[in-house]
Amino acid sequence: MTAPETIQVETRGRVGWITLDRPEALNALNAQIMREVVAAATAFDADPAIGAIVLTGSAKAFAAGADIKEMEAKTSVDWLVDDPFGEWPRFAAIRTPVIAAVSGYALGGGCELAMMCDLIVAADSARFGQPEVNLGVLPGIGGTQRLVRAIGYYKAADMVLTGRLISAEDAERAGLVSRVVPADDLLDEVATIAEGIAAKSLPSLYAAKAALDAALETSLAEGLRFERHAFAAQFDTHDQKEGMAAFREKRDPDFTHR
Ligand code: CO8
Repeated sequence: MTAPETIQVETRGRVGWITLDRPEALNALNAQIMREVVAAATAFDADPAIGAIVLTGSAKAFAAGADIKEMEAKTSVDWLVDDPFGEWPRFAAIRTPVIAAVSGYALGGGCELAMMCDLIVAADSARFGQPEVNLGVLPGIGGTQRLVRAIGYYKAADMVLTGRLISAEDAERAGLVSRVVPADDLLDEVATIAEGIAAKSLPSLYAAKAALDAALETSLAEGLRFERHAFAAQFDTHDQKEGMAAFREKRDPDFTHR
């Protein structure tokens, strides 16, 4: 595999870090960055030595949207036949918990990419928006769907139909952001959260993420059935026996991730 050119990839302990790195375009999401992010995330997801993934950008921009210059000349047939952003659903489908560490702009596809992650931790400087209507288009990789589920119809419609940007604080109040932290502390705070998640038992993390996903995809009855089966399945893992023994023996668990 050739080395990525638009992202930086690093492993720190059990955490895989992916840093968007197109500073000249405020990390605008072109086809290459999509391929490289999806390849890096998929490789981390296939590695049981990784228990959490962090996706981040720069201080100025998580990502300022899909790459407008790359999109401008496309026709509807190009979108339908070539499906140039067709790999993003693979990123949303990975099993490992993903934390978006957002500083600066998370706009359009950047906001949509953050919403494909499980936690969104924002610097107090972050700005979120779906400004596609300013360009004569609309969100195309989940902005009308995940945003409604995240913050409800009326808040989502306010962002999607006006194109206005909202602050990290407003995004947290609306339920789009998990936590807001001082900008200077963002990466340290996210590292601490990611290390904490990655130290848990991997089978329980995979199952918990799948059950959370089911809450967005299915009816309550279906989701509850899924959760009950997923819960029962954990009782065949070493880590369930170890976790409960450790509680009883008043010590830290020694998870094997099996
Ligand atoms: N695409 C391409 N280049 C970009 C983008 C972008 N989204 N955003 C910024 N850039 C470039 C600028 O063109 C500029 O390059 P240059 O110096 O060569 O002119 C450089 O990054 C720096 O940007 P600015 O000079 O504009 O920086 P400012 O600090 O003045 O402004 C803003 C920052 C407010 C973020 C401004 O850059 C901006 O408004 N950017 C566009 C935001 C936007 O509209 N995003 C939505 C894009 S559409 C989208 O995401 C649709 C996704 C769905 C795809 C569906 C597929 C199926």
